Amino acid sequence: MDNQRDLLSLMLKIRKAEEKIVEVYARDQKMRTPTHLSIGQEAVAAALAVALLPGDQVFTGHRCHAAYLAKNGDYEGFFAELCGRASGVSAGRAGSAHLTDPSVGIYSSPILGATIPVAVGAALSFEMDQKKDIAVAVFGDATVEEGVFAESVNFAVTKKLPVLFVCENNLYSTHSPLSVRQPPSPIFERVRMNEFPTEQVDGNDVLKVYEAFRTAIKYIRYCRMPFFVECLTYRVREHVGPLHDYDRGYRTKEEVDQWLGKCPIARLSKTLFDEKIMTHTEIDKEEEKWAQMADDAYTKALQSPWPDALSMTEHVY
Ligand SMILES: Cc1ncc(C[n+]2csc(CCOP(=O)(O)OP(=O)(O)O)c2C)c(N)n1
Ligand SMILES: [Mg+2]
Repeated sequence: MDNQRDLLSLMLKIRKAEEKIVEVYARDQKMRTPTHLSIGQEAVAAALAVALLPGDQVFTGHRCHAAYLAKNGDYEGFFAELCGRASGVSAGRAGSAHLTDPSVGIYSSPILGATIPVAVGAALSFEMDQKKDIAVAVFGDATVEEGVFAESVNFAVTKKLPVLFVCENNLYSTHSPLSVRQPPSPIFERVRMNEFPTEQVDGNDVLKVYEAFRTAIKYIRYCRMPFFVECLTYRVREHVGPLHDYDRGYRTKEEVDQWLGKCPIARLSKTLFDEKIMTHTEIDKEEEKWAQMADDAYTKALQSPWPDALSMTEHVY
């Protein structure tokens, strides 16, 4: 597959940006915004971005860095936004959890489930305008517990709308495990009761996620029906913030270590090396490229002007 290098590059783009946040967040105190990191979950956003076409639109939630960066979001707008600067992607108003850039088709809001009906509405507009674009709603395992998820799925199926529902099941809602919140059957099986195609995939195997999205997107684009993909993955860092949280008592270090062993970047790197598609030197170079770009974008953000005080009420709804 030609896209393997792109998938690795996008996962590294996300990982290096978030490692920069880990490095500077507490030390510099320049990012005055809560940050929900996707370290360990990069495969979902990277696979989605490679499988979509530029006109497709993605609507996501609080854990939005990965989707934004993968869907062509730029580092400078990202770091400037996290530092509250005027050149941020949302003019310094949004911070980490509302990354929105219509020019690349990404919209985020941290109110759980809030963007799901907006995705469905966008899909309805594509139908009414007879466009071939599709809408994607990305959300976590806890967000399927919100009433608006059920309403949105029901509407999308009934009206035959081109929506890809992507559930990033990382097994937790902040500190509550899935097992105390939902029945034991898999999410994708319960959602299938709405009479549309649903599937579950290993969310840390980027090639499998990419294949699942490719199939789903082909179906959605040409059959004009929704599709649901549950990606099984894991959040390696704390729910919000840059640290590890083994000491909070809700999960063990052993559990985190087990998932670190399934790192999607390490897995794809090994495949690319084993199949002689990339050498270790090439992989290291790609990693260094993004690390350097993250350094530069953060430095530039700190030198960028704050929003003008007189513009305080602009861009705010
Ligand atoms: C309507 C609403 N209720 C509660 C919250 C507080 N909250 C923020 S993130 C979160 C957990 C979300 O879990 P999940 O959907 O699985 O996403 P994850 O954080 O695991 O990626 C909660 C309860 C919120 N933002 N919005
Ligand atoms: Mg979750």
